[in-house]
Amino acid sequence: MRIGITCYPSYGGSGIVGAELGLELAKRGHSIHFISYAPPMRMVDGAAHDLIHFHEVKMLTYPLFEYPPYTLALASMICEVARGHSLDLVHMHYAIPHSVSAYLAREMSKCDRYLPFVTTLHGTDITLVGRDPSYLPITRFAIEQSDAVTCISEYLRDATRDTFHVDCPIDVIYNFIDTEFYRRIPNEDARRELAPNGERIILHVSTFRPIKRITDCIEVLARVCRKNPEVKLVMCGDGPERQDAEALAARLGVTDKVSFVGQQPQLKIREYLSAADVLLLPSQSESFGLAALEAMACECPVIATRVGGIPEVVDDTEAGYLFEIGDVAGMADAAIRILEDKEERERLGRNGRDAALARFASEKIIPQYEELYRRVTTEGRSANAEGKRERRGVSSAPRSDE
Ligand code: GMT
Repeated sequence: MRIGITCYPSYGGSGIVGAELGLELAKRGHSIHFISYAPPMRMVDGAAHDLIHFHEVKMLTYPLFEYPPYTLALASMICEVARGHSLDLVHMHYAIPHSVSAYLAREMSKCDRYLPFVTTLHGTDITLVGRDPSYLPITRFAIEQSDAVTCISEYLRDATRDTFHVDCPIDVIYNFIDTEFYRRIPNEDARRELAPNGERIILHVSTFRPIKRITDCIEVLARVCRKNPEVKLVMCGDGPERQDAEALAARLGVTDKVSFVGQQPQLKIREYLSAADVLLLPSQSESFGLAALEAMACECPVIATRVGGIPEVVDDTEAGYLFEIGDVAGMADAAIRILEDKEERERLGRNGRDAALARFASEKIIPQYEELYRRVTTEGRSANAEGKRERRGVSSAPRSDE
C-alpha cells in the first residue's frame, strides 16, 4: 500500500509511534510518505529506506497572520502528495489539527478519488487539549469524520467516548515495540559512566512537561538517599519543568546524585535502560506510557502511577509497582526494595520482557493496522465506484458542550 503518515516530528510519544509505525510498515513492503513540517525524529534515527519518503509542509509567513494557518498548509500538502503518489490512505497521529487537515484533503480530492483517513488518538488530544472548549467541537467533528479511529489503550477509548459522546467505532490498537532493538544489552562502561562508584541507577525518561511530574522523581530520590545513599537518578529528556527539578534537587541536597542528560537518541536510551535498575514514571496522566514499555522490553522494572492506560501496560507487582499520583513515599519504598533485592529486580525484569514480547511486539501489533487499512481502503474503493460517499454518521448522543 501507499500510505501517508502525519505526526508531530518532536520527541513526544505520538511522534515516536507515528514514525516507528512508518518504519515498520516500510519493512513490510509498504511505501510510506511522512508529511509534516520536519522529518519525524525516529525517521532520522532510522536507517534510510527506499520506501520511506518525507514531504515537508512549507508555510508562507505573512504579517497579517498572527497565527499562521498550519492546518491549511498541511491539508494542501496531503492533497498534493496523495495525488502525486497515488496514496491509498493517510494516517493521522494526534487529532489536533492533523485530522482536520486530512478531512479537508479528503474533501479536496473527492472529485478525483476518495482518500480515506485514519485517526489515531494518543492522549492529550483527548484528555487535555481536545476537551478544551476552543477545540472540542472541531476535534469531535474530525473524529466522527475519520474513516477509522484508533486509540492506544482502552482507557483512552473510554475517555474519548465520555468526552465527545461519539458513537463511531473506535478500535483499540496498543502501542508496539521493536523487541529486537529494545532488549537488555549489558554495558559496563555505560553503567560506570552513569554511576562511577557502582551506585544503583533510577532512570526517568520523558518530555519534562508538567504532566510528567518530574519533581516527584527528585522527591523520591531524596527519600531513597536517606536509606541508601548509593544511588543515582538519571533524568533523560528535556522540557519546561527541568529548572524546577534542578532547583528542588539543590533544596533537598541531592544535586550530586542526579544527572540531567538531556534529550537522547534511541541508541542511548537503550543504553540507559540496559544500565538502569528501575524506571520511574510518576505521571499525572498517561494514556499508555511508552517509556514504561521500552523499559519492560529492556528488563528494567517500572515504578509508575496507577493512571490512565498504565495499568494496561504494566502489570502491578509483576513487571513493577503502581502508586497513586504523588505518593512519593510509596514509590521511594518500592524503589528501595527493588534496588536492594537482585532477585526481585530480575523477576520484575523477566516478567516485563515477557509481557512486551507477548502483548506489544511489533509483529503482533502492526498486522492490526494493516487489517484496518485494508478495511478502510476497501470501503473507500466502493464509495469511489459509486462516485459519491455518504456523509459519515453524526452522533445523536447528548453532548457535554450543548
Ligand atoms: O507527547 C506526545 O507526542 C503525545 C503525548 C500526549 O501528550 O498525548 O503522549 C501520548 O502518546 C504516547 C504515545 O501513544 C503515550 O505513550 C502517552 O501515554 C500519551 N501521553 C498522555 O496521555 C499524557
